[in-house]
Amino acid sequence: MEQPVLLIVEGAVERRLDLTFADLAGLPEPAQVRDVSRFHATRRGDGVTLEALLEQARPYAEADYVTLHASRDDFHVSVPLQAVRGEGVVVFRLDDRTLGREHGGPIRFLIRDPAACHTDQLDDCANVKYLDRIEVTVRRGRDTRPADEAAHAALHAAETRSGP
Ligand SMILES: Nc1nc2c(c(=O)[nH]1)N[C@H]1C(S)=C(S)[C@@H](COP(=O)(O)O)O[C@H]1N2
Ligand SMILES: [Mo]
Repeated sequence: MEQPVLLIVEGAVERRLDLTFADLAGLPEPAQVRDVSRFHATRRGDGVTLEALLEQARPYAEADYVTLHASRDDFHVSVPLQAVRGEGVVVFRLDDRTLGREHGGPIRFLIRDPAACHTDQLDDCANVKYLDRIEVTVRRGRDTRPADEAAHAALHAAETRSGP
């Protein structure tokens, strides 16, 4: 049976990518990031670098933002391309299986060294769960991260209620 497409990379790129589990697992070794708990104690799984995906997709010269979309809960984050390209990891596997929903799967975005929530563009809130589309953009795209502490607390309360 054909594997489902888990992640699309599109927008201001030369080549759109439609990625299955096998595509991600098959990327050459320098792209593979094993065991993200090495740099995020509470998070699990194996991933590939955002850089490796961008190398394949080839952003246009004028592209300057990467917008991360989770359609499952309508959550979106837009961060500067140059800042995120060396920091982003796309987590897709845990124990040789697709990353589970309880870990933000099937695909979860992680920044290697995020700032605390709301202190920087590359903050913990940008670690998008249920990532299904990476859109390369010219200028900043959609961003629904909570803007202040009250909105942040409300979002986490809603997440806890709906569960994984
Ligand atoms: N799809 C999605 N991703 C999300 C969120 C969300 O509500 N939906 N919350 C963000 C916020 S505000 C934070 S602080 C982190 C929390 O990640 P954790 O649950 O692994 O601690 O996930 C981020 N990723
Ligand atoms: Mo957050």
